Amino acid sequence: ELGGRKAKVEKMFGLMDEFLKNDSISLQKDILDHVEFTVARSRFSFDDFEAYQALAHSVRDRLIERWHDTHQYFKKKDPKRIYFLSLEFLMGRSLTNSVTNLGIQDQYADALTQLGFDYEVLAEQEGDAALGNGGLARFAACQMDSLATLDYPAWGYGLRYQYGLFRQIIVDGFQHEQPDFWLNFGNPWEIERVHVSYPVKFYGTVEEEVLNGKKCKIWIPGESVEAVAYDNPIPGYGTRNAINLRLWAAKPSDQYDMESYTTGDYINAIVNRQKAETISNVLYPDDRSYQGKELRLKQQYFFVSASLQDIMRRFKDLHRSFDEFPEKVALQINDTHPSISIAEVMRVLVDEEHLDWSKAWDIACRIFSVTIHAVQPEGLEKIPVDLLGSVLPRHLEIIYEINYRLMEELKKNFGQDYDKLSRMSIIEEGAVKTIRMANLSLACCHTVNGVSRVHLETLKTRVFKDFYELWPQKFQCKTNGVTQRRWIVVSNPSLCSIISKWLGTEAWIRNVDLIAGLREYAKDPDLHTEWKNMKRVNKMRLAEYIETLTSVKVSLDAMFDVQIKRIHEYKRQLLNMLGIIHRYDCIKNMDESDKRRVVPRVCIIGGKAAPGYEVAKKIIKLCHAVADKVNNDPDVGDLLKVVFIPDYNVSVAELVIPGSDLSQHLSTAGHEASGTGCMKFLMNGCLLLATADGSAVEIAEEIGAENMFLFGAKVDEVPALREKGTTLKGSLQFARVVRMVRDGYFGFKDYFKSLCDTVEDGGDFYLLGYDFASYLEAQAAADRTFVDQEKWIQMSILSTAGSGKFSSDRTIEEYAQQSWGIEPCKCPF
Ligand code: GLS
Repeated sequence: ELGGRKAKVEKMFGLMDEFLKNDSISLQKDILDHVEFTVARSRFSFDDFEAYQALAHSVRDRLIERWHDTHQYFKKKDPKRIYFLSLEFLMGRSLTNSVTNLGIQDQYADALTQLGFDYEVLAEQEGDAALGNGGLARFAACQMDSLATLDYPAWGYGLRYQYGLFRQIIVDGFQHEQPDFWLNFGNPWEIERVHVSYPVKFYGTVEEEVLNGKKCKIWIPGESVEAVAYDNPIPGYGTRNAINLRLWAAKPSDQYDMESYTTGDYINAIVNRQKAETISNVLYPDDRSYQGKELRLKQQYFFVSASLQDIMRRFKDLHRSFDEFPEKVALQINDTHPSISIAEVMRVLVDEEHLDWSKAWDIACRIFSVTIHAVQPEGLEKIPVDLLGSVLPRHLEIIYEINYRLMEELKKNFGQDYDKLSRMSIIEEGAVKTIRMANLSLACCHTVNGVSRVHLETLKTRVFKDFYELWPQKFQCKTNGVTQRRWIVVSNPSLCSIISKWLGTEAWIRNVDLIAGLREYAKDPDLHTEWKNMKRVNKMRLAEYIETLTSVKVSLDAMFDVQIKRIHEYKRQLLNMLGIIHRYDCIKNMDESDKRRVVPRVCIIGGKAAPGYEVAKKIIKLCHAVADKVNNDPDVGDLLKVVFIPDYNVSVAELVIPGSDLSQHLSTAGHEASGTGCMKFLMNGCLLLATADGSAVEIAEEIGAENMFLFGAKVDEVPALREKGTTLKGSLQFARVVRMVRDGYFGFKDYFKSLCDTVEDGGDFYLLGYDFASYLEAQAAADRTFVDQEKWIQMSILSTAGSGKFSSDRTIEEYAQQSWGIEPCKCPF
């Protein structure tokens, strides 16, 4: 038997080429085959989109090949694996990133030219995979790239939403949201695994049972939904490793339906089937506050339960006892969203695997680590007890038990300090009793990570002060990073060539510390010339994009000044707008000779407001109202242009960032946990105008504060400034620009009134008035420096040269060593 099988396998291998070939002719043939057999178009007639689809499929074949080999190898070596649980992944486009990481871009470009197509034009056909809101989700995507590149045995787990983050369209300057049905034309980057599916249960009751003379709890669920796996291969750069991002989609469960059919109500049975699919339908578009919605809880549990079943199945394939679980499994909880996984692990170990509570708890405490991405309490999820009790009754009991034991332990440490106990409790007593998911994570996880040094300090001294006093060793700083593969190599190829040329190696693409070698040439006139040309070409591309989108013509000699990120009061796009109004006002009051000294600016703003966030939506409208006035004012001409880029997303960022001169990061100090946009700008040599908040503080340390434009109140000054409250007045200049808005200078007087109120009349929680003068000074310093182009370019080179620390490769190494205890497992070539 065995011999026969071996012969069969050998024959099959003989029939296959060893690896897919990557020469231009083979690639052309593959693309044409996919045109004909996958896309089902004639190879004599297909358009750009069909060519993109065929191209994507031929890349996908190569990804799958590596991905199979990697998993085979992981299986053989059985290393400890990291499982990264995240409710959001903002992957953006896959084509150019995959081709770059596979190292076959030139071959593909050549193959397409031979076929009469342009690689770059085809790349533009791809839509973004926007399964996340902002920084947190894009950071998860960067981490996947680094995990693959650094050969770590990692899996990502998340949800395959049918509707990603909404599309923003602008009508008369107002934001409207449209659904992003991103799967409309299929998704060549995923592999549907119909045979990898697990039932996920909800509702029902908990009953007691006696098993081997011991009382046990069993959950009798009331509903079951099937989770089906969609695998997304993530290739590393300069390695054969390709890891897996497994996203779950909800499908109706047959098991559940059988009962409905027997009642004879056929139509309702079908309708109920469809309801199951709604679980993975839509991404929640608010990145900060969650209002205890049932669907959101179901989404969280759905992906957590399926992922854990998958992880345990893989573990059990090779191991008998859960004693070994912590040696083989590390689970990373990305923000509080997947925290229910702690209760789920306890349920499986205690109820299904029949481990003692204390043994199960010991295992849970050794496998879980969490990263908190929020600063504000509203970013930490709370789930009403009633809701949890109805959707997941057994989990509620488990959380109560965890809390009971936590309270017993706390009493040993803090005696009868009930204030402290109630602050640390997982259960929050109040008008609505809730479960504090963050406290559940803190009670269990061996490591609690902050995403910048300033952020960790805030967690230690404010948000989780009590926990820090009890368990200081749990708290660690893992400053965020971004991947230089996407943010330089893919999005700024000219910069990539310059860096490689001057360093004399491409090794920095895997070992970004080498980029510091550019410092040596920061004053070299030849490098300056190349740098300037690179920037000009990127600005040209951006200018064309702006004109196509907004019909605004911009001058390439102007400073391109950019703020792109989610719209939030704390991110202070309003401060930027008031600064622009001030600039406009000054220009209007200048005579011609003064005007000649003005540094021309193109102020670019982009970002989405959560659909229910009124203030943020008013800020977007203000951008448009100001742009209308300024851009059409003949007194101003090219001295100032204001542009709002609609529907900001990852691929827009890839175009905008390389073409920017200056970027703005204006959060009120203490409010931005880290910020990762600033790191992308830094890598691309854009100068930063920023408050001393989040990762900007560490950036200043790396490149020198003199190479950026810092301003505003410091983190430790903010609370005292707020205390002063109503007596805190902004400058006269501030009062003047706010008055212009109030008086209807830009129209929409009534509409903007409440926006103005947020920064005046004793309000101004985010200290715009207080920071305004120092903001204008920083802007003036940026203008002065821009006039001295040599200085500017030198600072720009030093920014790129100092960006090494902000690679997600560094972040991942820290996680691997300090939190997860995993080793690389490199698949041999
Ligand atoms: C965020 C923070 O607001 C950002 O400061 C941070 O850079 C990011 C990644 O850690 O996480 N938290 C969040 O909910 N959305 C974010 O972008």
